[in-house]
Amino acid sequence: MDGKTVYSAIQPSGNLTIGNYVGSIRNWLGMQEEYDCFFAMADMHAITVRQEPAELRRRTLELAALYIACGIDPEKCTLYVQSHVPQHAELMWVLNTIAYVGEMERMTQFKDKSQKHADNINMGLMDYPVLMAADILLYQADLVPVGQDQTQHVEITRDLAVRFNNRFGETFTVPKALVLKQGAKIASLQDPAKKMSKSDENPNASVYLTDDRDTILRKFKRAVTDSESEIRFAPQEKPGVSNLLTIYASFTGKNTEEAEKEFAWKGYGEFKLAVGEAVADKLAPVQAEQARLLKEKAYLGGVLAAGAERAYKTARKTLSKVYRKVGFYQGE
Ligand code: ATP
Ligand code: LTN
Repeated sequence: MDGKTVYSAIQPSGNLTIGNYVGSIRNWLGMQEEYDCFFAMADMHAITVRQEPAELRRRTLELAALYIACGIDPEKCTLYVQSHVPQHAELMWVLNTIAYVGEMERMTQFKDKSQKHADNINMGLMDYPVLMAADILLYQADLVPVGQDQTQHVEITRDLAVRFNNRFGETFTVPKALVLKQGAKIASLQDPAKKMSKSDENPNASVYLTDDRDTILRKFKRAVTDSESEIRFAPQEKPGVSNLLTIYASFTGKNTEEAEKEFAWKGYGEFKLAVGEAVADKLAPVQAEQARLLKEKAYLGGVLAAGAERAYKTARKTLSKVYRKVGFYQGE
């Protein structure tokens, strides 16, 4: 271990897609061998849009089981539920006092979600990046592996860390986003200009990690491509085909040039079937392992309790330093 700390999280706000897998979880796997890793289920972020309480509870546990089923080892990493560690909300409050309303209003995700949930533009939605900054800074993380859409939030986290350090003295590590070149933005299968998202209303646009083989093959068969017949990696000219090549490469451990060569003389039908099969083959054992783990409630409960306790220890240390720096009376 070279002493670096890694932090990332996913919201238990819906069915995870292969975009979430490729853009985030997949990249975490190699890191656990090398770094001190914290991976959370961001339930406090999830409630910035309306959630059905029973469903949120169920999804949180499903997400924990999924992390482990994908190969995240709870012995090597700290795996925990965000709301189990009270310091996230506490640090967020302090950071709120150095974050500006204007910079939060400019965040792309805030603008998108305000439009999508126009009847519920709550304070939490706007404060989302400050909570995310609190997550990352509490653990003094060096690296934050995320998909492309989250880089703006890591940027604001860096700004807040620098601003705090300048005002109160060296306190936080300034983190860096880690975005892989390949697969940082998997596109919707129905509209390659959009990112694949777990909250898309069109079920054919996203492949969920819980989809069975037939559903996966059907969704890829219907994937939007173009009116040509050439399989070539050219994201600008051929966004649909390029997205499928990226998915295939990501699920088979190849790069897009290798994938392109493999399909150079094939037709779209055969190509789409091969992509679907690669995804289904990879997901089947993950789904089986997740189902098995979900029956082991006591084991999962134990993992999350141990994770929360570990996270708490680090978080408490950072928060008490922050409280001292800002001048909160903590006894003589
Ligand atoms: P929602 O649609 O509800 O906003 P989401 O699908 O964007 O959710 P998040 O919980 O916001 O999912 O993201 C979890 C992680 O997955 C983040 O690191 C994010 O960058 C990554 N991610 C999400 N969608 C994609 C995608 N299409 N391609 C690559 N990475 C993605
Ligand atoms: N906003 C992130 C989830 C998230 C996160 C974090 C990611 C919450 N806290 C801290 C990295 C670091 C998202 O994936 N939408």
